Amino acid sequence: MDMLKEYLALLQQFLVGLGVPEEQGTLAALGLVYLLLTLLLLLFILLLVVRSRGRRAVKREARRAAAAESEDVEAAELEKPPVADVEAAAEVVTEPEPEAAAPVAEPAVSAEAPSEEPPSVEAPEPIVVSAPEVEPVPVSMFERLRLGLNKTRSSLVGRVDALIGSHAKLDDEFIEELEEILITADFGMETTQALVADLTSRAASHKDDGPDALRNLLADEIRVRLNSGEAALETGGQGPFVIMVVGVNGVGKTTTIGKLARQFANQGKKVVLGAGDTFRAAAVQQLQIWGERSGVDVVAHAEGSDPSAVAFDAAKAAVARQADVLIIDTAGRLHTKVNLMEELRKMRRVLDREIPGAPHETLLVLDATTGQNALIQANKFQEAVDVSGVALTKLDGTAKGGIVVAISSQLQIPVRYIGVGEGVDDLRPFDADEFVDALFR
Ligand SMILES: Nc1nc2c(ncn2[C@@H]2O[C@H](COP(=O)(O)OP(=O)(O)OP(=O)(O)O)[C@@H](O)[C@H]2O)c(=O)[nH]1
Ligand SMILES: [Mg+2]
Repeated sequence: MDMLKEYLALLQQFLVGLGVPEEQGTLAALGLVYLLLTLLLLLFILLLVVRSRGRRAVKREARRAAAAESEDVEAAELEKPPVADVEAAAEVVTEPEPEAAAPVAEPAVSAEAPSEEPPSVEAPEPIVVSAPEVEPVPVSMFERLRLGLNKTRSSLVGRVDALIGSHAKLDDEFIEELEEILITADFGMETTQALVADLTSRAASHKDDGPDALRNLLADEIRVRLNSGEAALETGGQGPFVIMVVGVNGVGKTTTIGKLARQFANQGKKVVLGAGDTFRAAAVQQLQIWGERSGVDVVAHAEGSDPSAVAFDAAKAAVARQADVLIIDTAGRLHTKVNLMEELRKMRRVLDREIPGAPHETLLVLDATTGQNALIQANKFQEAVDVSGVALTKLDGTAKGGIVVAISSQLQIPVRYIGVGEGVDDLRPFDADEFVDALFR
């Protein structure tokens, strides 16, 4: 108490020294102390608010990352807007992935401390997987596919059903509207016209069979076209089966490789990945994270190094480690003056020299949300690097799933895989019957 009085007297003297009248010195000193204490209190409250906001942001981010990784959150994912801008998509992807890996890899930590708040924004792990929202719900593979195709089903099949329901017969007006529905769903002009022509001629002999028959005929016409584009990828044979993954920027190459690596590893295959996209350091990291998750070796060089050198080392490593499958990632664009296609051709030559016949599969990744543009990309890559299969990603992000039918019937390249979400199991070997069932059943 005495000390307080002493400090107050000192402050009073100081204020008097500054020109405050002596009789008001005590009052001024008390006022100043009061002001300082109020400021300190306000500062403290501000700190608390900022901290709690930071925590909430971390929780939200963690839940989002865990949801993307979760095997069972398709419904939530389906609500996301389509990734229309390919460039933008690439920027979004690569960074969140590392965060997504950490929480899922440490379920024990979160289970032990479900209600504990992290001490600071820098240490979010303890709250990550304990979020109740990502409680896994068992969903069958077929149901996942159905969920992934929700947008296309409600737009394409929903509109077809409405059309059939409102038209008693297959007249000109019906055909016109059906054509419009198919074109809107990205079947493309060529496929739409051929399909409608075949449907009309078949429907002539089913005139009296009612609306269900028409619906079945349409499903069948789609199935026929999809069947011509279906051929599973067989990775067996002597030595490493080499898959080179190509495609423009942001279509989902690296993610597809990660999912494939996990699926092959789960089948007991030894997998090696080659980080041939040396354009960005983040691209190499992204692949390394997938490799870590699946216990798969990744051969990588520094950012900016020659992708063919990576292909060379990866091929050597795959042979030395007696791998069953080697998957090579590639850049979607190049920052140097080197032509992308020329670069890819060079990588192919290197692979062939090390493993005769390699690459055994040149898998072109196409983004379903880019619509008819995917066909143009396919033609360009086909001319340059002899594409042998297609993986069509992001079907969950578009109502225009008819692009699968366009690709299957217009390209001479089989569709190997389709992507209907961001989870590992959302990359599925393409099955025409299953696809049509998921849409029409
Ligand atoms: N919704 C959804 N997203 C997907 C699918 N496949 C890939 N993606 C997302 O697409 C984004 C781009 O994927 P990447 O694998 O980085 O694409 P990339 O072709 O390697 O891109 P670059 O390396 O920049 O050329 C990521 O956010 C992926 O999670 C899919 O089937 N559905
Ligand atoms: Mg990539």
